[in-house]
Amino acid sequence: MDNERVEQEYGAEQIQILEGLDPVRKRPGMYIGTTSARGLHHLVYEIVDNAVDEALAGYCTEINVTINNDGSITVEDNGRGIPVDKNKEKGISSVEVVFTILHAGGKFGGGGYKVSGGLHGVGASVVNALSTWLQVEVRHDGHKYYQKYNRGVAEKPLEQVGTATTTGTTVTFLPDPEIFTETTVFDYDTLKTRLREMAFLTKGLRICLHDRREGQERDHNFHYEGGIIEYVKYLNKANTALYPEVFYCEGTVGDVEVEVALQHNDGYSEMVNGFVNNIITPEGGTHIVGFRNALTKTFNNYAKKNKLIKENEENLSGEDIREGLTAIVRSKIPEPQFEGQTKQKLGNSEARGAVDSIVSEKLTYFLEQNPGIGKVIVEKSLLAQRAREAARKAKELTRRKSALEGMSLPGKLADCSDKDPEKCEIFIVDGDSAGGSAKTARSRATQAILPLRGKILNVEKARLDHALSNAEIQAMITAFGTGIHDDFDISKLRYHKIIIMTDADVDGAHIATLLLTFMYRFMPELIKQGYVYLATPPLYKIEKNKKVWYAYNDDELNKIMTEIGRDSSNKVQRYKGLGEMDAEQLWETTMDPEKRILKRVNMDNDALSELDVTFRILMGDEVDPRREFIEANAKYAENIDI
Ligand code: 1YM
Repeated sequence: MDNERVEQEYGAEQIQILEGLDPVRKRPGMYIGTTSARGLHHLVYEIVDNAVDEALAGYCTEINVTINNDGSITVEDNGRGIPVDKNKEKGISSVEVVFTILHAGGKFGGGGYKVSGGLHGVGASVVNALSTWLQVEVRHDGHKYYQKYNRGVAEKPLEQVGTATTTGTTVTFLPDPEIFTETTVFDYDTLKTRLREMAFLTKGLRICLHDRREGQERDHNFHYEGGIIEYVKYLNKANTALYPEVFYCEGTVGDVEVEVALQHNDGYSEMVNGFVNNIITPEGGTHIVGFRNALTKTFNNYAKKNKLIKENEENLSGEDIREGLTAIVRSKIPEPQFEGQTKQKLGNSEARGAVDSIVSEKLTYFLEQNPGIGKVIVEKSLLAQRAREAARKAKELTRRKSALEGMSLPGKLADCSDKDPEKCEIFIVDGDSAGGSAKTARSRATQAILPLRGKILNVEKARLDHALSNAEIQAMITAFGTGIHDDFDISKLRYHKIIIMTDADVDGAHIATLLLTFMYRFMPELIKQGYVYLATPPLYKIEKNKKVWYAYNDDELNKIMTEIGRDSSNKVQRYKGLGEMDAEQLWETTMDPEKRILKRVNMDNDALSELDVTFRILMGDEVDPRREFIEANAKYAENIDI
């Protein structure tokens, strides 16, 4: 059970006092990483984290997060309420210390440690410093207390404003547009994904999200008694599970707590999500290394012992065993060290041994108890091993062929003449006829065209060797130049913009999704580093008195029609596909860098698993989740970030 009661009591004295808020407004990036949309959403997580800590301490059961109509955010919990007593050293209330002094909070001293902690774990004072205004209400001991701050400065001391029959804390804040210059608009789906994740990671806690912006009203409720077991089931929902149970184990070695849940599905991709103190670690780290070691060792031992592979036969590789695996690996560590470029990789070596020993022991026992499950997993791994061998041969063949033929580019690629990747872009175009117009329309120096024929292979449902022998996939791999998987090398990328150009209809969207699935599974860095774009062809052409307008959606069409007046001299043409446009129109509306609209495909690192789930839903076996997804998102389709 997560909600252990933490025994220490914090009063004002335990709070360590560090420094004022000026540095936060001067260098916000130092405290929240970035002032982009990502940083904006981190403000919410910082406040929610404090409420989650209160739940982990055993005092809070429900958290409500509301996007208000004025764009502000309210976070409310039913915990004890932030302490209101006076801090002796500072002469102000503990509430004011929490909100106005950097690094304040009992969690930073000795004793209990901050388990939830956002990426930077810097807390409420940072949120306050970066908000135009922030209000806090505390309900405690029958009283209601209130304080308001402007850009981090208290208007007046904390005051009693009435009585209260419940306990808890409510914080409302409006992010400061002077700081968040890119956007101050909260994205519902981004918050939804992270809050769902928080609920999975804190079993028993109910987290509710509400959107109260006009015309966008909606609500979601997250509450999971099963914790990460339910999380694994959720992640696997679009696929067929290989066995009904989810393997689960937990344990503690020294001061490292470990909790693991896993289940295989009949697909081919691996989704192992690591968390440290509730923070996702997209780049893995020691806990994941320990998990993989344990898995490889345990399954090979099991397979040998049960004569599923012979003593003299090759061991199963980790990759083989992890084909189709969905897992959550979480560890709790008093002082996590983050490494790597984005500080999202766990560095503590003690986590490796802890996860390894706990998983090895419990999984060995589980397999002995469930020989049927052990056998299915080993059999699937053996198939994966054979496919990997076939893929290796296919790759080797391609390598030898290209060595003989001198790295020939695909025949149907109309390459650009400039060789500087930064200036170059490649359009992946569906169909030969659209490809023809695109070839005529393009700017030869910097724009390359790769026409694809028909539907491309769904890599979500194909083994590697099969995918690699597909002509369209081969063409893209050679055209991009980077190689795939472990051979991937971003410095070899031949175009810094990869633009998917498909019809503006359901089939077009499907093809775009297939292409993105391929890129996501084979060369995810292309998406992560922002090299992939979607072109936006117009839906309508409007003509009047020899003048031409293009509309990219129905709203725009209406606007234009209202502007030019609705009468019989208007000619409105609805484009059914790119093929209906001549080269000039295609250039003007969709390809000309001066005029076109390109959508960059985003991959929010804070919500990695959500992207994975989306692809699985869109491309996987189960029809129901796909229908649900499309229905649920139809209304907001414009906003879907892939
Ligand atoms: C909507 C945000 O911040 N809830 C919250 C925060 C605290 C407590 C309870 C709390 C903690 C402790 C004792 C303790 C915090 N208190 C502090 C500090 N919700 C939200 N709910 N009593 C109440 O940690 O021992 C920091 S956060 F430092 F003042 F104790």
